[in-house]
Amino acid sequence: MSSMEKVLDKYSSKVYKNRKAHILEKTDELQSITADVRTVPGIMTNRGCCYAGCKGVVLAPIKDAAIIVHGPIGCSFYTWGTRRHKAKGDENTKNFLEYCFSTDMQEADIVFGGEKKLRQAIKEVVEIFNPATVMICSTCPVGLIGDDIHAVAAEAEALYGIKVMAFSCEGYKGVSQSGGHHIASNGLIKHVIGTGDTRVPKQFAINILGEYNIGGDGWEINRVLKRIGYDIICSIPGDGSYEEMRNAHVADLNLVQCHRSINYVAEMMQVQYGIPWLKVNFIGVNGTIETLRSIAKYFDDEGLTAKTEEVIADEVAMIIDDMEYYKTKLKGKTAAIFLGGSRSHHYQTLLKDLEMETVLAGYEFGHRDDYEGREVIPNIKHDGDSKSIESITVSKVPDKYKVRLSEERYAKLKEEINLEYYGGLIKDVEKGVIIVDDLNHFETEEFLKLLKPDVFFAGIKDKYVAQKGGTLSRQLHSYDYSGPYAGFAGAVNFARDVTMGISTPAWGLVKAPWKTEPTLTGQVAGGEV
Ligand code: CFM
Repeated sequence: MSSMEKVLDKYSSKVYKNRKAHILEKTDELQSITADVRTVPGIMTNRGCCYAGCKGVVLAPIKDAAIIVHGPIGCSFYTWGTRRHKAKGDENTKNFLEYCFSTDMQEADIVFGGEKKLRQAIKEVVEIFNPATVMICSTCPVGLIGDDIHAVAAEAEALYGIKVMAFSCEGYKGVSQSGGHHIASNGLIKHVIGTGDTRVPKQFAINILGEYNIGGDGWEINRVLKRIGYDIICSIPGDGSYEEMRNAHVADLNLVQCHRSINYVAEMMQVQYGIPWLKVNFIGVNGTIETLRSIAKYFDDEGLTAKTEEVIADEVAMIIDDMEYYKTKLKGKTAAIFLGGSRSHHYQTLLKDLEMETVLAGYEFGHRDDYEGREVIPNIKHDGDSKSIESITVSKVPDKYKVRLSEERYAKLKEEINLEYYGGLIKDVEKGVIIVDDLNHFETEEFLKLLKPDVFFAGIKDKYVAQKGGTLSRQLHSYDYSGPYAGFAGAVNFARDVTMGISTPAWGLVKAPWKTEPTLTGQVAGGEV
């Protein structure tokens, strides 16, 4: 029996049928997976909620926006600082990332309504902080009692003369984080992008989409892009600002790092402003090199191409000795990797750079296209759940639309680079790798016992279970306390951190409590259960 069959075999026939559709072992055939379906109530899932995807992921890094969480304080606290999306303010741009704004709803507000409290919170935030914009994000109880946050936002906008946006991103709406990404993306398209007229683009003007500056990743990427000579109009949203994003429509290319969270924005900007998008990956040395060459191909400029090669050669020279050293420590080590909706794919390039081997990979809430590639989008059947997320239709904005590529050039580029295409995770893993959608805690423990990876790349919810069981775990959501891991310099940081972890003998000495203590059923649990 393969490890996949062994784990599935432990389920009752009903659960077996459900979970079998979400787990596969990579073969040479074309394979399909079930994904993006609602979490089964009661299961120990690692997913976050819709609010987490909207407020916590897509909106939170916008530094000059005061984001008021309308709901109980716990929801706000949960998205405060833990993801490590970094930002720097300057004399022109405020930075509110250190703050946690909430209406702190209490029982009485649930009974009598919370709009009054929300009005007061907006008043206070405007008077005390004078932000560029105010965003309101609602959490579960607000949707249940029916506070009209959109009416309050419109009222406040007229009263204070600044943009006030409302996001109905109640946690229960839609599939985990991904529903929230969609809601946030719609809001940015409707109210922010294209509303500015203060930026004149220079040559090679780009936006970076779906890069969140976790542990400073975005800063490392920008450093390299600026060395080559790109004019970065804005980052949506890592270390980005509302003011910059308003001018995003003047760029000539959108780079898409995380396809899952931001493909909505990229596609809508293509329709509205004619900006093509390019799927990129700045994780891993070879991933970064390939990405830089693809961007250069898009602009098709001799000077830019030469400069790209010069910068690549120089950056590689700076890290090659370190990477070679760490490769001697990491070569042949095995990894399981389970993250949200894109990193499990992006990190494949970095693991390959270090000659590490993936044994299991999966997404919490990726859609089928994130696994199988965008070619399956026309065949995706959405369950009832996705329908609760508004899908907006946009059209050409005549005075801001610009043709960037001739039809002929577009067709040629489509053949050469990942222009408006994403191939997904499955194509880039080796035969035999287990792919698991929405891995739950039971499966995590079982697969770790069977596959015995040297390291489990995951998040805060899975890390400690793994480590108490004797498997090293590194967080690839927040990078624990480290980073950046992107680009050239980041690859060395990653290799160093993994080497440190793998060289620590502690994990071999850990005796999990459940291996020695009787369980409730009186059995002594262990690897043999
Ligand atoms: Fe995109 Fe992300 Fe991810 Fe994501 Fe995330 Fe994240 Fe992630 Mo945590 S936007 S899908 S909702 S790359 S917060 S920066 S690490 S689960 S794989």
